[in-house]
Amino acid sequence: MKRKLLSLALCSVMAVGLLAGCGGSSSDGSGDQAASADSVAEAEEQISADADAGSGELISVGFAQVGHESDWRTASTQSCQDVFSEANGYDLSFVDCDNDSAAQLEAVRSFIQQGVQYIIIDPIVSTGWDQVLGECSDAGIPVIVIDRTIDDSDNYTAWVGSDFKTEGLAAGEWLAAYAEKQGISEINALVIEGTNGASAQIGRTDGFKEVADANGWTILDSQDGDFTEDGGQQVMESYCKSYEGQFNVVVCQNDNEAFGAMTAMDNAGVTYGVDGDVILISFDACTAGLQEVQKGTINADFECNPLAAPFVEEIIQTLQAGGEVESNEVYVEEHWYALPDAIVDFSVNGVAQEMTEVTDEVIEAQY
Ligand code: GZL
Repeated sequence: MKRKLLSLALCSVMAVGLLAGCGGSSSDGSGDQAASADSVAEAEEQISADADAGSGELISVGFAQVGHESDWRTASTQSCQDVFSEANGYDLSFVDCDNDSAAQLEAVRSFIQQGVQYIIIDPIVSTGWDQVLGECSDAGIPVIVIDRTIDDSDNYTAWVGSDFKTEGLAAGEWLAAYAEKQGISEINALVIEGTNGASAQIGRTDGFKEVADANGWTILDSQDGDFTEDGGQQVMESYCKSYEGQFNVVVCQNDNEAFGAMTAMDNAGVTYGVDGDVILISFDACTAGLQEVQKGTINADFECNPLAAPFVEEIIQTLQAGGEVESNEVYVEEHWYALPDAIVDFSVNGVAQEMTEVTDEVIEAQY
């Protein structure tokens, strides 16, 4: 926006200068050309001063979003569009990268070309970022990463998101406590992972596996369901054929995969949930996921909070005011949800965990 304004102003000043030059007084017109050059410089200074002084100019923000694969993603996108609205003083350029990493890098480069003032990235996968973050840095554009992490560069201003490994550990430690309460001594689990290479997939997988290994559980299989309902259903259909009668736990790395897995288990005659043969664990705790917990089909849901935008806005406002960003890592608050019978005591890394009972009010307030 700033660059657009500047070029518009410069064009108009140049046009005026040229017109004056045509009918000007001096013989060689140098006076007018000098005048227009001065006017251009003045315009440049004025526009720049106005924009920097926040004279009501919109702050331009480019947001390269993962895609539209899940309820969680929809909430994340909505949060950003609500916060970075024109009414709030922002000019948001939003690109849905449709789970395509190449398209996401292209989107970031297009923001650089546009000359936006800030770039927000939710990285589809955690690697392949060093080069383009260097280009953002060379262009003097602060980058704020949200949700998933970038693991091959720290060349950005800040990150706002969740601790995915803690989410995985929490699911595992909850299962250990719940299985003990239920008198279940043997765990044979099937895992439906999120998009391969996403830090959410990596963290949740590692965290749950760490607890499984510590408890001597068997993870029969762990395949990529791409964080989608179709993906969850396809993987679960395959599991129901390959592992018929062998499993008593299914871990889905987001609610949409769990919805698909439920369809597949229904079709295969496998019972799940609080009254079923299979314990079903999910992540995200979106509204629809909590409704399934309330129905007793999902035994426990481990939240991943999608509402990062307000924290990002705080960072942008700090930078706009010439301030320093206090912390380059901001963790959003998250809760672990279940019905009363599945609320058990457990700890993660020695820290006692609190669980939240799913009620109508909790569901009403969810994202
Ligand atoms: C996790 C986020 C994941 C969600 C999925 O922070 O990146 O991506 O768990 C979403 O629902 O697709």
